Amino acid sequence: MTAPRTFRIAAIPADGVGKEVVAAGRAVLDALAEDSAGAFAFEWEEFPWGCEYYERTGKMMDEDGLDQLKDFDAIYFGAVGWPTVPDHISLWGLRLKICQSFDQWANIRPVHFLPGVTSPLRKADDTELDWVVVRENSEGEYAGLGGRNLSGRGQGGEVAVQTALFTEVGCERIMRFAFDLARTRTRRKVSSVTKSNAQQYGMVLWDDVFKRVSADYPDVETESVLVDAMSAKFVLRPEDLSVVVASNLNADILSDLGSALAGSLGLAASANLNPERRFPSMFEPVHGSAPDIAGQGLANPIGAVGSAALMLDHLGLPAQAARLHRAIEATTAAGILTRDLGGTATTDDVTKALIDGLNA
Ligand code: GGG
Repeated sequence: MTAPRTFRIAAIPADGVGKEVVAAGRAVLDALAEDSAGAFAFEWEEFPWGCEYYERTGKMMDEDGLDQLKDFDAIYFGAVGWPTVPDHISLWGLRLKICQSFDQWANIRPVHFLPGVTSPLRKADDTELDWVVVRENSEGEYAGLGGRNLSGRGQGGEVAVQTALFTEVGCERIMRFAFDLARTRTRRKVSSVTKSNAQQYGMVLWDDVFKRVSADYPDVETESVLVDAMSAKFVLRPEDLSVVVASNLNADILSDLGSALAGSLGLAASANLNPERRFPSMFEPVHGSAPDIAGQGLANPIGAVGSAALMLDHLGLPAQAARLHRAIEATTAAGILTRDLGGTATTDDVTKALIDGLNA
């Protein structure tokens, strides 16, 4: 018998419902490991970072936090943000700090339609809709370049600049990632999204690189679509989508639209990948900390559990990832739905149903 593999996972629940959905995801993963007849196990270490930590210490994470994280097999993240801390401080102090420092340049956000979930898009319950947003996660509009008070005129006359950075290397690697992903899917198609008619430098570079890279993938269909037209396409012709690759900001907006169309932001999973595996990758639901429902047991844990499935794939456990997907489908098909999906189930009810569904 081969020795069991123990995966060391850093859990960072952070803020609001992040705490509830990470606890749910951990319970499901632990149940999966318990059921593996000793084939694999998870060793968790939980980090108390986030907005409460900031209020106590003036920092969103420890000064040497990246050093503490760097040798884990993966990071399992909840959500960042709380009304008492400005959003740009909490986001840059934790989530973006980890993504950018660990060069997690590919953010994968599947848009997955589930049985038993009412969607404004689905024409009949059996309509197959399924696409993936690939978000450039290291530069673009999130390069952090710019400044405030450039005019020196103070309040009323202030001038601020926010610069988007596009590099040929950054564009090329995310596009190759998208094309390679498209080759694993039934529909081999990549849709590239920009606003290159109005943003004539960085996004025209993006278009040029897309044309050059696509020549290496003659077996993959391509299209270049402006972000406004792509938003309409998400609603009107979603069956025409397979892999959608876009810059940091555009992909963030489109993936929220996609998950809302699939029924709820609470369903959306994501992986922030360092494909070279020099640093740990990070897995988190797309949703934020939802202060309005935090601490009430109402949060939908499916986005977090879907993110755990992406983590299992990354850890080399695809059959276990498939079990999680089946458990999610069995749970929604049975009508065990949280409030965001029109149901009355609590976070705990859904978590229990997911655990029961592991052998579905
Ligand atoms: N779990 C995702 C999360 O916490 N998101 C918070 C947020 O505001 N993100 C903005 C962004 O990543 O662009």
